Amino acid sequence: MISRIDLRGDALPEGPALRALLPRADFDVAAALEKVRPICEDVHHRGDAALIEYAEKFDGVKLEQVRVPAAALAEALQWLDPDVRAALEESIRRARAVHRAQRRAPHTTQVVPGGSVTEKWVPVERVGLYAPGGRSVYPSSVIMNAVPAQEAGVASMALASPPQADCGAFSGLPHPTILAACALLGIDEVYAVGGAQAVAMFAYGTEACAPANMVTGPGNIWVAAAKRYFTGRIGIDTEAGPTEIAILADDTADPVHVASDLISQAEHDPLAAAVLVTDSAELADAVAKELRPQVAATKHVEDRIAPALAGRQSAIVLVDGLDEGLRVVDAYGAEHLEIQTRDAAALADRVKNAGAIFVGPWAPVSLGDYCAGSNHVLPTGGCACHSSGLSVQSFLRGIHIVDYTREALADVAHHVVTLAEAEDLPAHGAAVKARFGWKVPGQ
Ligand code: HSO
Ligand code: ZN
Repeated sequence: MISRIDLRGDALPEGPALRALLPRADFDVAAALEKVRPICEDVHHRGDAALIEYAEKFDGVKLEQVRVPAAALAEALQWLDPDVRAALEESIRRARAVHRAQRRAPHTTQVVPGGSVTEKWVPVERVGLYAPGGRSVYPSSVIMNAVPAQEAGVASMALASPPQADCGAFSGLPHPTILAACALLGIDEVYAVGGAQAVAMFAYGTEACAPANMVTGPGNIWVAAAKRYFTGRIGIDTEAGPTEIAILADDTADPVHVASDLISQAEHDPLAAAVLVTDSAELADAVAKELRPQVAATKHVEDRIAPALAGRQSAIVLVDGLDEGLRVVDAYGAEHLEIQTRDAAALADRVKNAGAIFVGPWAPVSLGDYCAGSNHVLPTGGCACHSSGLSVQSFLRGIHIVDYTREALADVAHHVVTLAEAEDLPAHGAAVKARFGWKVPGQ
């Protein structure tokens, strides 16, 4: 069901060579780009009429308008199961506590007497948030995107999610749990638009929807491709590929827990990755054995879990020791990394590449998905080697305010002129010289 990669014996190769030995899903966003380009440009030229046509073509729903009426949001909240409401509220409370602590204050550096640089943090003005509505309906992801934006001080936020064809009284609208999550978060601008066309709606704006400066939120490959199409024109969070869990475990780990945690993320997608890295052959055997009955008992076994575990992106990797295991998980750079070993906290401290780290036996990834307070929008596909998960910082821009007196500029003027000449940009130097009556060409 799950393949094995045996890296014991020989010394592990370095960096990219080690990474090449490790499993990873094929997620070809570049190939999808060509398909989304005409859709995005159609939305640009025909606005809401194009969105309404795509809702019929892709979602099987005839829309009269793309904006969800306020009454539908209120109704969804009334319809919401009280236990789900309590869980969403607790998730929001914890996420808010963690993200509020990420707010940034301006900072002034007095570089020289009379010369200072202040860095001020300004929220992005308007954000478009995408919530998928096909195989996945994740109100938890609405929370994980909206809360950091709200804590950053984003003034205007809208959400788009595909209209549902078969959802009783809510047919023709986004999924009611998504609508209810919006109501709990105070998001009142919601659109029944899905896929690449939703990203285009936010990027270009339409009659119904004002353009946004940034689009965040998970989605399928079309949403990822549309985000790539608009990169440079608008801000994005990440291209969000299939979910990944890596577990670094030794012989103290409980194979039942390890197996259930691997399965938990395989549940997202047939391309989801589940990777166990261990120095214990006994644990490897026990987990492989334990996977069988647990997988068989899951709901999404055929369409997602079995193909995800059997896919080339998942494996049990055997290593000589935990030092080698650390090198493997660092080379892999997992979206989620669990450490189930002796001294798990000390090992977590040594990890350099991971979207989020879950320490010890009582911090499964599912906790982080919903209720740890941490963010679950995390870098996938090895992007943890250079990027971090969604946070308040993602929605802020740091702006430098440069404030120098005449004397402070005079003091450094000769260095500016020298560097300008070294770069063959004499007009740069002239802009300083002119202020002090130095000879400037043409004067
Ligand atoms: N594990 C997913 C997030 C999620 N899980 C949403 C359940 N719902 C990516 O971090
Ligand atoms: Zn998950």
